[in-house]
Amino acid sequence: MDIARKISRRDALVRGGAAAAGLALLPSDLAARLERLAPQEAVVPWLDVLAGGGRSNMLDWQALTSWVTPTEHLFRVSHYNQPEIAAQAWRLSVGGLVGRPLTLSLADVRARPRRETVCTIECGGNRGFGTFQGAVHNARWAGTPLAPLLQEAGIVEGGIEVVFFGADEGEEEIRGNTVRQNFGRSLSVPDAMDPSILLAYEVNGEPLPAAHGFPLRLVVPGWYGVASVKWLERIEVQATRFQGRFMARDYVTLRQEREDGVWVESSVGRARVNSMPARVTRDGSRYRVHGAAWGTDVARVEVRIDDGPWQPATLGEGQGDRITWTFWSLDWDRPASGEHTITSRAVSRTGEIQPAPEDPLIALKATYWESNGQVSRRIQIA
Ligand SMILES: Nc1nc2c(c(=O)[nH]1)N[C@H]1C(S)=C(S)[C@@H](COP(=O)(O)O)O[C@H]1N2
Ligand SMILES: [Mo]
Repeated sequence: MDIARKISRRDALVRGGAAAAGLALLPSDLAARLERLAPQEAVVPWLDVLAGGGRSNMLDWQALTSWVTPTEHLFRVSHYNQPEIAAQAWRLSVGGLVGRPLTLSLADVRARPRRETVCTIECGGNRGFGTFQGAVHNARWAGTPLAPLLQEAGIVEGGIEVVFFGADEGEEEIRGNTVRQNFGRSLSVPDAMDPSILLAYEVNGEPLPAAHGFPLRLVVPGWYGVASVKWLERIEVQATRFQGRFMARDYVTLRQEREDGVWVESSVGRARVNSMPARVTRDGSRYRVHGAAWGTDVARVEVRIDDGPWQPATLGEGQGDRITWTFWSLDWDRPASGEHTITSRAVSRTGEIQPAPEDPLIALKATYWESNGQVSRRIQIA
């Protein structure tokens, strides 16, 4: 990945020089590569318009060029209010079934070992309904790992669940009782000890914006976004499974395994394998399909044009990184003029294939969460 970045930087430098020297002087393979990056390369618009595309706080697939999502294009999901927190007054408490309860200021958190992580986070509701189509981002987070903090607090015998509460709160109606609750999500103790989980105070090199959880949020790579609790204030270790709204009543997938089968309910948790054809570019008669794949450790991506065979895409930036998206592309030489359909599917390293829309995983799903079915997009070739 770093190598790829270095090469593209070098290409950019060479390109600057090449413009002055004249492209004809370059070796042919390099010239061909530069041609692909040339300014005459144009985006061919999709025929089907994705609702929500182009909204400032959603990913606009057709404009996707940056592997790290710029902060202004990070989607936002908040179920309650957006708390405005004064950094000085804010504290994080770690309590419940721990030997040494802790209270940390923001300065205390920042004084702990710093780590940066680029990871892809997708809302579990992404693509679940019409206007909600770009709820995925790949940002660079900075913070301190969660696991050592839990180790310092010392989870005691009987503690099985780590619950993370945000400062935002709402009214919930539970069996005739109206109660005020903070946003809460939990992880089992083994899941919470995953060394990749961060308590993040920065995104893309800046302090967290208020909408994204200032001053501190959880970042749980490899899980749907709902696990990454914003405006984090309280971590509580408890002896029972946490059954709050966003764990057990909402963000619950309801589906059947087969027609007339039993109904299965499961909490939205680990991310599922996913991909998306983002855009098609054209350079003369040469077309290229570009996209992204994410959700699991992506081993390969295949693309199907119309009813043709699945063709292997070339993996690019992010390839081999378990927690980030992988950019991919497919050369599409001299397509026939007329309308075409482009479908992509990602395959995980463990062999999990992104399901087709008619796969029972998608077709027999009653709720809109975890809509990771293959996407087909339509395009007109002149
Ligand atoms: N405290 C709190 N944390 C939260 C939420 C929330 O409503 N309150 N929404 C969750 C959901 S459903 C998602 S998809 C992600 C979105 O993170 P973002 O808004 O920074 O993109 O935050 C999660 N963390
Ligand atoms: Mo979400």
